[in-house]
Amino acid sequence: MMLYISLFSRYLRVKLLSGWDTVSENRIRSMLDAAMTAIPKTHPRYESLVLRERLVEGFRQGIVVPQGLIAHGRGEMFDYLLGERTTKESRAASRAAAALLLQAKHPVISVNGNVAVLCPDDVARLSILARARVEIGLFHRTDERVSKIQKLLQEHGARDVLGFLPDAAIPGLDHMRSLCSKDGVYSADVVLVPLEDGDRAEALVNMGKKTIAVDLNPMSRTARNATITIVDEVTRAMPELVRNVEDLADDPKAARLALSKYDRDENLEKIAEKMSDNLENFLER
Ligand code: PTJ
Repeated sequence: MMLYISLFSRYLRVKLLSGWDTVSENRIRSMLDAAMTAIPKTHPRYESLVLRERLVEGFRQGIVVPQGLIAHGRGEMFDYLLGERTTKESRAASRAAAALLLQAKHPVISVNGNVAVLCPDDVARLSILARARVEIGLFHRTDERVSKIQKLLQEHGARDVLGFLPDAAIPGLDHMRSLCSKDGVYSADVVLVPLEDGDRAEALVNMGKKTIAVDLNPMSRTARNATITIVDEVTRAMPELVRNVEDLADDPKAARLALSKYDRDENLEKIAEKMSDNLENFLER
């Protein structure tokens, strides 16, 4: 009898323990998942971590490509050197860019996966204020991604988004990234290219277009080839651009002045100096 009781209690213990193990494992897993996404507001890098989460979520939804996560990491590194703030130089570039958009006859905003996830509201707002067409232009193009991005942008207020049925190609590019729309990028006089690949940016310049780049890397080919380069994090740069378009819309004199004062190479040089000074100061601390 004693033997039966002892065997039964051992069996119960094993069952209870294994049951408890499963429950606690699941709880720990869900706590870990929650901890991954619930970023404490007190974290000194809160904003940067929130951007990462948005991109990761965009990746899970099939909007951002894995390469987009890597590209963002590269951008973060330059932003760190920049001091994670909008500089005087990027404000000046942004004002000049706003002026160029307002002067344009046929401005187009080119949107990729990262930009769609990071600033859909600003893309929509800017397109309305600057009377610019929005076109989805992907480096890693699939119809599925284009239609997801189109839906996302429309949900945020963008109208007549182009890109799903491309009917033209950017000369000099031998890849799906050359695809574009006749009514959009192909016939545009000014193209805003936030986070653009260097080859595509160069090909647009070779087509005789004026381009506005948003790129945290002041040394990138995109940054060095664009007519105007805003070296700033795209979620800071886009609302700043929206504000400048609003501000300059009724002030053509101020717009002309902003454009005439802007010198791309000088602007990029000052930003590179700022980054290098910041690095020296970090190291001296
Ligand atoms: O969505 P797809 O398929 O069109 O692909 C988009 C990426 C970004 C993957 C594609 O365009 C690409 O490969 O871009 P690159 O050549 O890596 O260039 C991206 C540039 O943007 C780099 O110079 C980065 O430093 C910069 N960058 C990355 N994140 C940001 C940024 N600049 C401003 N704000 C950011 N958040």
